[in-house]
Amino acid sequence: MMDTRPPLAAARDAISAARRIVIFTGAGMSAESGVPTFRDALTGLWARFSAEALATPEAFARDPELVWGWYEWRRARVRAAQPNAGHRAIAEFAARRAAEGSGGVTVVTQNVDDLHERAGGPAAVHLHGSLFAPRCGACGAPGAFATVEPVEPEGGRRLAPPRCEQCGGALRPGVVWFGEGLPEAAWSAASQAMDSCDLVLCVGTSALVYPAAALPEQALRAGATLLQVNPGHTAFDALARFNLKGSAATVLPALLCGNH
Ligand code: BJW
Ligand code: ZN
Repeated sequence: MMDTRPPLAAARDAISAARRIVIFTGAGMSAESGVPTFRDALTGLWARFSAEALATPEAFARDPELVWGWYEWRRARVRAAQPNAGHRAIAEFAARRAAEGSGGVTVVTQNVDDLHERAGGPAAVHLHGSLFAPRCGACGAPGAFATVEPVEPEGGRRLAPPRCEQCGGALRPGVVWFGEGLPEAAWSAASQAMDSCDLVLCVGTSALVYPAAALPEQALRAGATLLQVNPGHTAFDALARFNLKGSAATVLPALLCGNH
């Protein structure tokens, strides 16, 4: 029989009926916190580059000051940003489900920011690493930033990466660049969550970057329902049972917490 309910109401019912839920997030999740998405054009010192061109081991090897400066600028932007109503809705929703015993919520994110955690939500599975965990590019030892609170000029600047205390090598950002493997523990936690969930809610990702984009498809193959929140069109449009066309900070409070 045809479902005649409004999509938001039907999506809410699907969420209530689900026992295990995975929330899979991308850069659009943090856009309303003022963190640019990955495919927004760059400005300032990096205006001639795309993010794709900077997020590679080759770019860092060719010009470490350009790439390290970009990551320090992004770390400063994230430090100054606050979780938005979407992050808060996810945190509230997960806490409510835990208190009711109505089923687990796992947050799997491609984002390298810490806004899910700062919203008070469950620790997210970070598939692409973190802006806050630099390591030595030579020996892999964890490293420390030169300044804990980076203050970067608006247009950015070139910055030499700090040196490793163990071996003197250059530190690199603790993120996953193109051509690099994803952290094994994060990948296996995400993969297990996808195999055992009833519903996966995809928020603010273009679903262009693999292997992360294959995870919701894995959940679908294991029988889960896919819901999507995104103001634009994505590769998941054809796969989602419900496509809620709107921003994370407007749709998630209504979808997860009934605030509308
Ligand atoms: C809103 C909104 C609002 C806006 N509310 N929504 C061909 C086929 C398959 C794969 C490949 C291929 N060719 C090459 C590959 C491999 C490559 C890849 O996928 N490339 C594609 C571009 C084709 N993948 C890799 O290289 C990966 N590694 C790998 O494959 O390794 C193989 C290997 C195995 C074993 C050993 C060694 C190697 C690694 C991928 C790493 C990705 N890393 C980045 C950078 C992280 C660090 C950093 O941040 O600098 O991760 S790339 C970048 O893309 C970042 C993101 O996490 C990721 C995904 O982007 P996301 O989140 O989807 O953002 P956007 O900007 O694309 O989209 C934003 C969305 O939000 C849009 O839809 C908007 O509409 C929406 N939106 N406002 C809600 N308010
Ligand atoms: Zn080292």
